[in-house]
Amino acid sequence: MSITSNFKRLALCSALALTFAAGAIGTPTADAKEIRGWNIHVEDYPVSIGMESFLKEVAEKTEGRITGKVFHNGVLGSQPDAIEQVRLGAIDFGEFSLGPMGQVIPETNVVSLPFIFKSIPQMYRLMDGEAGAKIAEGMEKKGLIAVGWYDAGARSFYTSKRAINTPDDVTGLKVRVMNNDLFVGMIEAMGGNATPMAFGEVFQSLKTGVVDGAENNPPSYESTNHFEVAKFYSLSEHLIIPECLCISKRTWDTWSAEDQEIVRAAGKASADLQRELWQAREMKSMEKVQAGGTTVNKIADKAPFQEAMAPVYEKFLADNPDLTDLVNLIRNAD
Ligand code: BDP
Repeated sequence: MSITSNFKRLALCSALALTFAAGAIGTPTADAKEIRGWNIHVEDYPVSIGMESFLKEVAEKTEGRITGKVFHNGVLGSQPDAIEQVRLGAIDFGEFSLGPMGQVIPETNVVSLPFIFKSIPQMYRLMDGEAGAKIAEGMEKKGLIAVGWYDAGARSFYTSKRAINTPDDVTGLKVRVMNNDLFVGMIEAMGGNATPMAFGEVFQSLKTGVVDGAENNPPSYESTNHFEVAKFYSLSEHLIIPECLCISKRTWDTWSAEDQEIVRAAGKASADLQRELWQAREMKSMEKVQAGGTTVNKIADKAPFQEAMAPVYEKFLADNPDLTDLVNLIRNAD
């Protein structure tokens, strides 16, 4: 054997060895792609803390097979866009309000019907039971795996003009709503003008008078500083819309059954934590907005608001007859 062929063999062997070594090191890192999470809220918000704790638990329990990062403050885009991105697998997970999801996932619209839940504890019970399971099925068909139902309290009106005590007080007001036709119908049923708009644009719009008011829960009203530019907060509590920690089905399908179980358990645990943090944050936010000069009014009689919603229900059931059972499951629950 000539020196050259020996050398060639040696060269080939070391090339192969290198390839294997690279493979051995490369495989786990390639599998452990960093997942990216979308979040619209500021970093100290209960949702954000829930998402961080979710990722931490997932990384620990999968021993680093799944790691990632949450992008807070909506830097990965608006919510309707992000829902699409997660469905397509361009973003791996997100924490979404079921409100803007209704445009693509009809089942989620059921919880956007005004006054459908009677209380927050009732909402928890129903979302953790049959209603939540049905909604999750609808989501899965559209490419989203729900691994935790987060709390977003109840939404109430705030305006820069006046306190709301009756549906007539909404008449003539320009009110920002989340991107969903249902919410446009809801405001129109009270004689107001609805403006669907991205969350990030509301502060400026309130400030410059593009809209007169909006509606949200206390932590969002406070964390966005909307309370600085819309000082009447009227506790209508017309919408109790749960939120979802959702994984892209495309990403989900790349994981082993064992890792999927870990992710599910971490999602559930993070929802328990988020719900607990939520209660405390609601109180803190109410204190902060009042200290900041917000006038808060309770609404003595919510019945006129509920009655005004009759056409919203009628239209929804006429357009979605197949969702009647799900509506009744929630509406008729104790
Ligand atoms: C907040 C939700 C957030 C929505 C926002 C909105 O947590 O997901 O984007 O309301 O009104 O309460 O757009």
